[in-house]
Amino acid sequence: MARVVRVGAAQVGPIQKAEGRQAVVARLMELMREGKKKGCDLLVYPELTLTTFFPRWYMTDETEVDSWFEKEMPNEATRPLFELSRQLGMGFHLGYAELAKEGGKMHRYNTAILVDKSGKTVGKYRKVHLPGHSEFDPERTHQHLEKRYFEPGNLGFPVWRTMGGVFGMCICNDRRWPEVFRVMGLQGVEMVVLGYNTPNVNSQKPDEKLEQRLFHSNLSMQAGAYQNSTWVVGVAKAGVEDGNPLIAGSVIINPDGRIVAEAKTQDDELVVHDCDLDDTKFGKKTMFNFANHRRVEHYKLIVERTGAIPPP
Ligand code: CDT
Repeated sequence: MARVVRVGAAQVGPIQKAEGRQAVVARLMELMREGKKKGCDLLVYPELTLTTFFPRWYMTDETEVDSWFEKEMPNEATRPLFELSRQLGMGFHLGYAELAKEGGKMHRYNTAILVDKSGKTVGKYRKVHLPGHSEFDPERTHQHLEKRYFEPGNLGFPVWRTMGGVFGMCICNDRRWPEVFRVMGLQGVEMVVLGYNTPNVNSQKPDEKLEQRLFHSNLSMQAGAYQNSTWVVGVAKAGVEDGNPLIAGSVIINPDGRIVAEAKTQDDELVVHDCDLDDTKFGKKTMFNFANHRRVEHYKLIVERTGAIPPP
């Protein structure tokens, strides 16, 4: 019998710096209501959904930095979204900046959560691969200061058995690293959900075209899907935020690595697809049957002979 999860990739259009969380949450709730009309089981929102992509701004005032972070989740601004999820019986994935107290100290993470159909948070992931730099870089056309504002995530790449399947999460730049998908693939993941804020412009290669940026983004996710026989739902923040354009083109990718649904606008847009989790079985039993075909001992041999890290 098929195990269909009707997924809504809830692309979010531009959020300007001055836009408050309440206005954003109202947009997210509108997408959720549309998802309900279309029969969705699960909505996937992008990375750092609640605000503009603030790591493009260089800040030195710690209080100002903290103002972009959530101290708890849900909180006053986001509670209505959790409430609506419960009322409508729809799960969701949401990215946000997390301020967490651990070991008596405050830590900042780029975080995403998975909420089930009862509005309960069942999973949390903290972004591991933080791109960009930590100090203002006059050489770049655009700043990308994730290394300044976040610590690498400390929760690994777990999967969660919920909503009838095996779900995993990663965030934006993580999608470009094959080992991220593989670690989840080794745990039998059937659907990876992820959000991204990817600028249209490569600040270190200004002549790189948008088409190439989209190609690399999709190439990474399609390979992750195919090589681990999993669904991948990649959801973009889109449009122009205070003059800074972001790639759109949110995608739903099947376990064969094919894009089966894609966003067409630069704005809030819901892309819906019926994802049969049983479609992951064939690849997991055949080409990517890890127990049968993976040769870990041989990888170790090569690493021992050559050293794990190539010389610069
Ligand atoms: N948000 C995020 O991780 N964006 C990166 C682009 C960084 S460019 C310095 C990405 O991999 O899409």
